[in-house]
Amino acid sequence: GQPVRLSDYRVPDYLVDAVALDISLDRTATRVRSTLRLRPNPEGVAGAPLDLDGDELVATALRLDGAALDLALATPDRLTIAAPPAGPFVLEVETVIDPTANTKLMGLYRSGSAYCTQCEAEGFRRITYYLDRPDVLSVFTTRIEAERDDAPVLLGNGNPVEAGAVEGTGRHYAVWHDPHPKPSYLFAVVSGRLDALRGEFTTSEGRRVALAIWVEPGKVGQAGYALDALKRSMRWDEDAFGRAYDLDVFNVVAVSDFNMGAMENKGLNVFNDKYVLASPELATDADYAGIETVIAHEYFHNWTGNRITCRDWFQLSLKEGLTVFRDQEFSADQRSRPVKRIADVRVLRARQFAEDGGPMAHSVRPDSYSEINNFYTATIYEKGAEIIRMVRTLVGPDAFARGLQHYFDRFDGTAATVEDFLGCFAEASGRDLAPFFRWYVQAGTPRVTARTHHDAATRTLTLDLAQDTAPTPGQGEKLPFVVPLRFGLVLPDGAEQPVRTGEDDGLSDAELANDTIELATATRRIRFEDVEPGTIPSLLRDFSAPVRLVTDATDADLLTLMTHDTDAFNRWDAAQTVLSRLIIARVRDGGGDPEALRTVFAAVVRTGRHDPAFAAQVLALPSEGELAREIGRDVDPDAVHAAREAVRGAVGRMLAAEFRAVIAEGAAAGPYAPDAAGAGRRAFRNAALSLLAAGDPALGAAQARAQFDGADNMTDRVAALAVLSLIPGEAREAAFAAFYERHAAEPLVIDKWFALQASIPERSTVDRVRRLLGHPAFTLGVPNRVYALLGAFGANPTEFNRPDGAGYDLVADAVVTLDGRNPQVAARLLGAFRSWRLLEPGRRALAEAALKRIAAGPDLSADVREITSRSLG
Ligand code: B3K
Ligand code: ZN
Repeated sequence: GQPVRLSDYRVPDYLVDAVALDISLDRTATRVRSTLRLRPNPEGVAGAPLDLDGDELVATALRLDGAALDLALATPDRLTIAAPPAGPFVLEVETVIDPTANTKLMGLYRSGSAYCTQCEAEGFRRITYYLDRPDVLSVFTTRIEAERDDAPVLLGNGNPVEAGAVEGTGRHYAVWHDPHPKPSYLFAVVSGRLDALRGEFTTSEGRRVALAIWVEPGKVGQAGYALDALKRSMRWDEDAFGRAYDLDVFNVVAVSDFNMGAMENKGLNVFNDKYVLASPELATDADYAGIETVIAHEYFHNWTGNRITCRDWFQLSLKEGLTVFRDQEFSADQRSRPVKRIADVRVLRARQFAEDGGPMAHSVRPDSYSEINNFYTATIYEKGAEIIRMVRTLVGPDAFARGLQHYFDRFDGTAATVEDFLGCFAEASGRDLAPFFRWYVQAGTPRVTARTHHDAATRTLTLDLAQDTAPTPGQGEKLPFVVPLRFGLVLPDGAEQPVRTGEDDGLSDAELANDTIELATATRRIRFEDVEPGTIPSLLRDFSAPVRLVTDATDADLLTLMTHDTDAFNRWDAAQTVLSRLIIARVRDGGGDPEALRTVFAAVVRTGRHDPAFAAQVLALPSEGELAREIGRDVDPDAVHAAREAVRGAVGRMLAAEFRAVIAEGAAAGPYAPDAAGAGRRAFRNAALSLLAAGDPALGAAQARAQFDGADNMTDRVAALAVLSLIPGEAREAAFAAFYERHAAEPLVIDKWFALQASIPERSTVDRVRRLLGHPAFTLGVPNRVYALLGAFGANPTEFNRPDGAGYDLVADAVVTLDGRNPQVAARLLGAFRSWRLLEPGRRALAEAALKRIAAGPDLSADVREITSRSLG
């Protein structure tokens, strides 16, 4: 349809004081009776028509203040009442919907043996006609009725108030009341045959909350970690942010058919089961970490999203950026803070920088969209979180805490904007944040360049900083951003050089106190005084701003930082930069010899003994995607892959003895526990195994097979399989077959099996994937399965980008087929094309042709149409 624009925002003309829903569940004909208490909004247009949203709805009864209305007022996507009463009135609407036929997984649908709902962003209108926009808040009471045998469990939002049998039938009902006014996107019901793992939590305010994690029958044994993560999240939100839970129950439901990760419905979070179910035999350390993060994220939404929601969908980052920031802080507190930061920045660079550098670039607060579901992006989420982290850096932790408290006090119970949010920090800090606001409205990743000049005679170090941001679609000119650069000066022996600047070109007292340079103009010169010769600036510590930093640091400088910097993030980043330079040199002219890194890498392996998680992050080389972006144009993914593998192989041979020792020691580690320390040890050992195998495939295969056979946990087993998957031959196929046989009954594990095969960097992979599309375990109906096979293939740098275009065609065919069934999933697969303009001309032409072929198809969904047209635009 037509794009929606922020500048067109108007307050609603009607308000809903209360909603009473009566939902009578049936697999193909669910009847929904909705009673809305409406009144004109005094701030809206008097006498305006009442326009309720619908989507594929069929109305079977309509009444206004008790009098029947003509059903012709309702079309599938709209219910219009031209001249409603001037005062409060009651509208009753009955619709009949078919949850079994709902393949879009928006609105009410079936998953496994359950009924469930997904309403964000615009799914409620697929259940009943409504003012389906986030700034219409109402109090919901929901009666759910179902066949007792079919659906013994009946869950709704809020607190349970009543339940019982429907006399003379096999049906029963439950009534739920949610006292907290909420927008319709937070509505949910779940019913079916489900088992619960129960727990309890007493809030700091003394409220006893009944907790339950609902799973398919037989899976309660896999819900323990999620329940534990939930309790830790509830406690942490009280300790860190003073936020206590506000209902008597908190339910989490795991379903196996879900478009995204999870959903924060009030008091009734619905999850993709991938973010709930775990046991050591079935889930990896990364899966456990993902569960902890997503459980926390959805729980934290109770305050940032639910109690305070968004005025309109342009403000999506108000809840998502802030909630990501909160879940990142939580995980940092639960695990290693520096390692968490490194992992988060890896994700940001891989996904958000790619988005910002491609055709889908958009600002954190976009000003228009066609399909809002396309805007649940790394930019809204991860860059949004970085903006909040920068606010904290700029105003300092105390003003940040006051500003946030202010936000909770002032906007509780309302639908707010990004301006409302930032205003709280301006007030708390006394700082003008207007220039900073550009981070919300300008898209693109700023590039910050730093040039240094030492003057031995005057013992000064001059630092010349400059920033520029390339144009993005629809935004040709960029104004300078306010870039907080945390920094320090590192002496050649690793000691920290005290910072002194003079009158001219100096730093402000606040900057000095915060160890932060605020770069707010296109260029800035800073002169440091009393500087020892050879001092190296360590800039952007802890990745204090989402920018691409280009420095004139030599490899020797970087190796010094890598060894000595007090900032762990920059120690890691220095290593990444050295490695990236080395690999790119190889891509360009076959040069780049890792021998120069022998000493420092041997040292990294030694530090792995006491900080294995950090060492593992260093040993994971920059990804092929990152290298491609660094190269910037005319990229040949085969050349990037070959160069990266050559460097991995050289590192593997150079440190073979060290890696073998690491592997041997790790084998003696005790029983599996999914904690950060154990995860770090496994990550280190598996990084060593991967590099060893890159250097000596025969030895690597033998070691990997031994680990594959002997592992007592999924982390080590799947890591071994990943190593084997890179070594062509019978051993690999045998391992895949054994893995399938062992785990055929566990869908989440079979997803790993599909994904690993789709990731093999060999020309035969396209055929393998086409074959797997016909595998009995494959279905286009389950999003996780689609993401496992086709999503992983789309992320396979060499095979998706095959020089003959067969990879593009495979994904394009899948997008076209899926679009008719589930447009959100189809649109997400299209993300594979996000960096097509970086490619060399041959591949670029083929990718463009594939996109055009999709775009030319009949009956495209709004989701896919928007992405193809932006990608081609
Ligand atoms: N708010 C949901 C995402 C809904 C996506 C709708 N297409 C999950 C989350 O961010 O917590
Ligand atoms: Zn969220």
